[in-house]
Amino acid sequence: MKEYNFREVEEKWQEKWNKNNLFKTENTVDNKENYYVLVMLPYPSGKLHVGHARNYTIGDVISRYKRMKGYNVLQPMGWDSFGLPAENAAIQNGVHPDLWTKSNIKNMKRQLKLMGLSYDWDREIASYTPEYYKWNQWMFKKFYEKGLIYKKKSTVNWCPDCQTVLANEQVEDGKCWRHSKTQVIQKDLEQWFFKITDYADELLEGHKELKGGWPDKVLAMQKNWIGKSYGTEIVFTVEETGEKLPMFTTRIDTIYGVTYAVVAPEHPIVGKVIAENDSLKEKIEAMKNTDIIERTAEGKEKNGIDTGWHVINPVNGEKVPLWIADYVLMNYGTGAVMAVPAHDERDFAFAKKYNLPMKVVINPKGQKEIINVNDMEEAFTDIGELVNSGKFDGTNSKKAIGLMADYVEENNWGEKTVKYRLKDWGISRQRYWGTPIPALYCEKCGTVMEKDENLPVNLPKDVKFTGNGNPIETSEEYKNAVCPICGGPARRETDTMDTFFDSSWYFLRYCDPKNEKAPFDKEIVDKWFPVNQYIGGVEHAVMHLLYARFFHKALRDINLVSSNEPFKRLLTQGMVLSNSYFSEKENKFLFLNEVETKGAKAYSIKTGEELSVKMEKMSKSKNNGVDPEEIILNYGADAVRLFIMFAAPPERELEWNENGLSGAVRFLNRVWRIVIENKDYISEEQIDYTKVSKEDKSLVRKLHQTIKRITDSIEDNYHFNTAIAGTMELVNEIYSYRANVLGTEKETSESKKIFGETIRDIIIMLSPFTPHFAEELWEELNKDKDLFNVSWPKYNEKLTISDEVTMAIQVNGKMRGSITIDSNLSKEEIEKRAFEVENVIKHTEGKNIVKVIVVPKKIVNIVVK
Ligand code: ANZ
Ligand code: ZN
Ligand code: ZN
Repeated sequence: MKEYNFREVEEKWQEKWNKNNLFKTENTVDNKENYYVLVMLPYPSGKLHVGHARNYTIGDVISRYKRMKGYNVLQPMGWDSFGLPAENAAIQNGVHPDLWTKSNIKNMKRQLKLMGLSYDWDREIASYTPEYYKWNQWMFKKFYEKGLIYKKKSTVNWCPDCQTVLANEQVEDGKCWRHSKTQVIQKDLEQWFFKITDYADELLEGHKELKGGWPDKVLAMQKNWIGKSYGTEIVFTVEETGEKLPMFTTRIDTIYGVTYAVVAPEHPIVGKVIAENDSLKEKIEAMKNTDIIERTAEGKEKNGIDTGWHVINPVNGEKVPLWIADYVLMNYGTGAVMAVPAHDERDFAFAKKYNLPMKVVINPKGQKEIINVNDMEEAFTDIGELVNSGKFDGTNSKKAIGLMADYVEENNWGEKTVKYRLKDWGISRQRYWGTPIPALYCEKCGTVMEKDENLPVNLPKDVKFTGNGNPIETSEEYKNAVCPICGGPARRETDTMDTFFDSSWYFLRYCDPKNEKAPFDKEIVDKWFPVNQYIGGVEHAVMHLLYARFFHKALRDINLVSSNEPFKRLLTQGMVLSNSYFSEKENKFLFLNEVETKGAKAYSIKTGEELSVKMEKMSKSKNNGVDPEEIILNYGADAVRLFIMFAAPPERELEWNENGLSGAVRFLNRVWRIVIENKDYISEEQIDYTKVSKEDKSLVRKLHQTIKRITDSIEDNYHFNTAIAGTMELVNEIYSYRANVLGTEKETSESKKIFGETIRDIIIMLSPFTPHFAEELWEELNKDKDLFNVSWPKYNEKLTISDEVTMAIQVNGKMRGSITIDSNLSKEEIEKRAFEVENVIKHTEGKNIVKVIVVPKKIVNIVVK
């Protein structure tokens, strides 16, 4: 028998696919609906990791399945190839980022091909190429002309390790997203910004369109990130100067409880305070210089400075002290807060520290006595009934928010407003390896954009990578340019774009990747958009996925696309976990090849020490990562793909284990054997269902049930694990059919046909998961049509239904037993079978049968005397 040699099989088919350019996709195909499957494009770090392998297998299985379902499927691949690691490699090893990136792409592309992924490589793109980034610059100009991109001086997040600015989305707990130990600091810089805040409402509104197609948790994260809050801006008056001081509050119901007010140290009024009282200057400066992130960290002690001034509450005319405090941020609301210590945690802590008064204005519902402020250990933040609040006493505090906001507006004390947590997207980076921003500064003309015909503005080659500052600054030729307007000397912008700019539209370029006149053709893009299924990691929930949605809407508004949303459905794949092995003796994590496992226990091969075992996320620091290429060499790409898809549903965590991989190999061998060994038993002819036996019928039923189950599990959020489990059961079934029916007296004229059809469908249904394996077996069966073009099997609902029924048997109204029979039996046959039941025999023996009533599929009623 021909053995299953996965290496030969995989090489053979990959070569064939390559040669025939099998996965090339046309933008339209007659009578086929388009279906766009998109996976998040990788950063070319040099090697694929298991997370990639999982992501891309999911995408490939979906693509192959949809093709068999008759769609014209687009599945492209590309490289998110600008960014810091390339530049750091240049600093460390002296290789130019360009070379480093090229060779990494080459290696990773080779690895992707080893996995048998069905990409249309003709559409490959890479963001570091001038052909691509030219369009970044072109769009940048368009957005600038529209006023969506602008420059301003602002306090920015700065990572001392990256030596560049970070967007808010790239700061996690005060640390850099790439340097988990590096504290991000604040710096004042001139920066380019993208007005994502203009679209805040539409980004929220769009959730309606995405609901059901996107995971709820991702929508919730975006909603939270956008942070829309309704409130009131109420204007207090500074007693000492008569100046108006608007304050943003979401809790206007607490207006009668204001006992002091606070402004941020950056607030414009602070300058006037200092002018009046110079002794405060030093303290205020010190406060400004503490880190914003640290300043606002939860649980952090709050610091304040008394200005000596007062403000007047417009609602009740009360005069309260004005403070400066570090917990108030200048870039939120108005930078001034009405403080209500009895009902707000931060204000409470602050008032306690500085001995400021408190006033209760909300009391627990139904409680007669008003809370005594001296008894309070924390702020009362629940909903309750208003007290000490004039005509609003007794009102439910939640209801009072609306009523009192109206009251404030009626009296012209302020107005209702909406605030967002979302800030404009800072896109300037002071690094080399990114898209040059096409701006210039001319002494005569000011800030101007490079002419379209001069795009792309190429990255300069004559730069030095020293590790200090922005390498582009070292190119004099680049910096000293010509003004596109007046022809005089101009300084070229040396900032490059955040790489999230590149990844905000790459999926559009795939539709029309070679276009030299435009980033893409609108008509072509409209054929493919919105993307039917996007697949990637949940870590991109508020960065890439929010930017891309915004970018798409902005492109729509300059008439480059027609759709509102780029991605109709999103699948966020779960993490891949594996066992980490820690040695107490050596005080380190051992590598997998230094470990011997016995059941659930693990030992160091070197010392025999029992190790502590923990299932956790694969990571370098835990030495528990596996290299996909190595695994593919040992087990084959098909087995790896099968294991990844079988071990967990795509959105859940996947626990890596070698036993599971061996299991996948064993299963494939099992399928291989039954096909190869029984080739002669396979017939292609049409089955005549009137000529089948009980055993034939049972296999046919199992086949149709399995097709239904697999199709349903795939359609229902891609539950591939259940689909594979279904195939495994069917394989068991066909083994017993082979043993019990074929070649025995039970074999009918139809048996070979039924066996053949089942095998054929098993191969087809395995093919999205294990494409090389399936192709090889398909060829063994001498099928004339390419497996790639075969349709997904259809099930016949009628054939899935078991036609056996269970009928109860009564004798003189008493239940005496039951029979399970073929529902098509005649009444006479049913009667005959009923009288074969032992208990029925017992109760009818020797008696006179008066009558037998047969209610088909339900009951046999026997009356005796
Ligand atoms: C009075 C009040 C009473 C408040 C109360 C809260 C509770 P969200 O919901 O996140 O939008 N605030 C306003 N501007 C601020 C700033 N620049 N820096 C720090 N805090 C600021 O938060 C709005 C609330 O945060 C506002 O409502 C204000 O405090 C505070 F029982 O006003 B509140
Ligand atoms: Zn960093
Ligand atoms: Zn000029």
